[in-house]
Amino acid sequence: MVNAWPLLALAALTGITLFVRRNSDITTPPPAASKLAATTAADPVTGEETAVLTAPPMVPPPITRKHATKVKVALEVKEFLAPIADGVDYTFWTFGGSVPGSFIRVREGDLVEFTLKNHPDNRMPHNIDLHAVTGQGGGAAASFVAPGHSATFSFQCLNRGLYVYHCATAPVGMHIANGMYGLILVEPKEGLPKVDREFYICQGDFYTEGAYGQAGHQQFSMEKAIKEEPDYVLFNGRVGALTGDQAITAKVGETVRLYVGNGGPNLVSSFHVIGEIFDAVMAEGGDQRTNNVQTTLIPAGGSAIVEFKLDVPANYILVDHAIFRTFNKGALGILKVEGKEDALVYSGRQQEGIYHPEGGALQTLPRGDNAKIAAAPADRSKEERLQLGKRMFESICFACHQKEGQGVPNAFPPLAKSDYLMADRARAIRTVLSGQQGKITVNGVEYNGVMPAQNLTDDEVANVITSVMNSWGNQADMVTSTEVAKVRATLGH
Ligand code: HEC
Ligand SMILES: [Cu+2]
Repeated sequence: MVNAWPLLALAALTGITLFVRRNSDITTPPPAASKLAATTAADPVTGEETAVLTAPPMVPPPITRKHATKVKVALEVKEFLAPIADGVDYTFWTFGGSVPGSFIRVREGDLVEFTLKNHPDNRMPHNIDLHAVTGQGGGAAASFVAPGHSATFSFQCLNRGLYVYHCATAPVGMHIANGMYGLILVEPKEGLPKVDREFYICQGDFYTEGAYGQAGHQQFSMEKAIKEEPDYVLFNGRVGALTGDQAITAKVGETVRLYVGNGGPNLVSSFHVIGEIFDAVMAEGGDQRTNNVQTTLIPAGGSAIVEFKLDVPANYILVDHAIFRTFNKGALGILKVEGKEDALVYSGRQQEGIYHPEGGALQTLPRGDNAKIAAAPADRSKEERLQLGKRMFESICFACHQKEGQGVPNAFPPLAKSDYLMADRARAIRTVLSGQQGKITVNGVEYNGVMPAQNLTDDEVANVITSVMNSWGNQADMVTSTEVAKVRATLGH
């Protein structure tokens, strides 16, 4: 049976009277005279076929037939628990068992007979609003089904383009946030230019009770969703859906086409591929081909088709260029391209050398109170060094080592309770004076990053090292300028 509340909610939402349809209720309406008249008259709907549906990142094969036909599409809604990240489970609601849902490929002028099936084990009623549909709610009311039911409606593909579909059952935002979106491509009559590979990618934002990466089963957070503060921003519904063994692949010399959608529910995507330029973009999934684009904006509930030829091998990185989403919320995918290098197109690093600036020392930026203290007394108290050192930490070091010295996993080692820092004062001083690169192990975890040399006076180094060696649970004697000077003397600069 259908619960009354979602029906009422949907009725309120769409302002229409609802009834539940059964398959037997459906009779295929004849395609009415329409703005497509020119197309349909010349191109009548003949024959019948069943659509090939694919899970991301795959795309069904191009349509080769030269006429419009009746296409049967059957999509099953499935609710299930699956990882959203390693060690983090989330209850996804899906069209066809994947996020995004199955890719649907039809042709301009086709008559689509669409059946939505709601698996009996599901908990919620669902429906579908396809942006490719001309008609009430994009099919939402006609397709509304309780668990264990199915509904069928039909529509004609009047407009070609790449369209988002999504669930529109109240609360709509929640159904979308749980993964209920996908793409339907209405191919132009004449087809799209031939390419070597096509892939299907959708961005979506996710809202969990726990913070990004917090282990266990995470519930949907309505509060964060309303505030539009996602914990995850993902391609294809999972951190790592398109990296490692799951990366999409191609070869040098091939042309790739990406069908990119944005399910939202809230964020727009600044879609970009690091190391490539889009030779062509069909912005917003429409007709207009624009050439030579770096980043294309994809609205929530919108799409884009991007194409590019691969000239050199690389791991091209798919990102949302609102870049914290990529490095802190999961919006990162890889297109792995193998083949012959071309040093003319891209040389790689050709040489490395020491750089002696010609113009002498730079005027460094004022560093808090330190700049005001002309003569740096060698006999500062520990209190003084702690205070000045803390300010310096907060103006320089915190950008990488973070406010509480906690560091950033896989990037910047912690200073708080760092065994590496506390084990060797001279080494800590050297690290700040000369910088540090190559593998080091801090508290049992390996880091392999680059810390730039800090252009500081002996007094300033004494202050900041005294401060970090006496903060966040660290404890040590004061570091003096004399001590720093001694270390500096061993470095030859
Ligand atoms: C641009 C980022 C960056 C800044 C700014 C920076 N560091 Fe580092 N720091 C690093 C990285 C990266 C490493 C690890 C290098 C490696 O892997 O070899 C590191 C390592 C260290 C280490 C040794 C490892 C540990 O965790 O104990 C110390 C000590 C340290 N930094 C202190 C400082 C101090 C003090 C400042 C400010 C004066 C500072 N760093 C500013 C990036 C930075
Ligand atoms: Cu739904």
